[in-house]
Amino acid sequence: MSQRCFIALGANLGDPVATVTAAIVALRGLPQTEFITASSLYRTAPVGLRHQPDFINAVVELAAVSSAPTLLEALFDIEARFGRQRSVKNAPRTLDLDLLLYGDSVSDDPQLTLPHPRLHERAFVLAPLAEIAPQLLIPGRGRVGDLLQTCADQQIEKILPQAA
Ligand code: PH2
Ligand code: MG
Ligand code: MG
Repeated sequence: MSQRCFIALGANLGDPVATVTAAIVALRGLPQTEFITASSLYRTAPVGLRHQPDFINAVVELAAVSSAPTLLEALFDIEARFGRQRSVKNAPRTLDLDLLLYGDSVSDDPQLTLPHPRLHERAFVLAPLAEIAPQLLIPGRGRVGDLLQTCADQQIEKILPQAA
């Protein structure tokens, strides 16, 4: 049986539009997964560390047969291929791929917390997620559209229509 999974993409170094677009292509090719859809691309103000370039963000939906840890490893591999270097938390990055949801799994494992622990408070995740799955229920948090309304103060702008 496959699990409905959502992956957040974010980039703010190099050519982030090109990177996020290419990363969506890479996600299409992941083994043991079926690509379902991708959101539009959004330009978003940085959350957390403020003095860094704006981000390009998007969300992709997959149906995954692979386990959550296997899927996470595959996401780390794609990040590395795009030149991701890990420094301080929330630092600028060429590509960040976060597993937001793996079916309705709930886990407090620090290596893989599900749902993603900050997804419910980030417009840069909730807006693209609401675009492709408006009725989605985030376990323990509520409906994606309702959550988005609680972060109306965060700056986001849709810049490109659906890439896939
Ligand atoms: N990612 C972060 C921290 N802050 N801000 C925006 N706008 N977009 C991101 O993808 C992002 C962020 C940590 O992963
Ligand atoms: Mg992240
Ligand atoms: Mg990450």
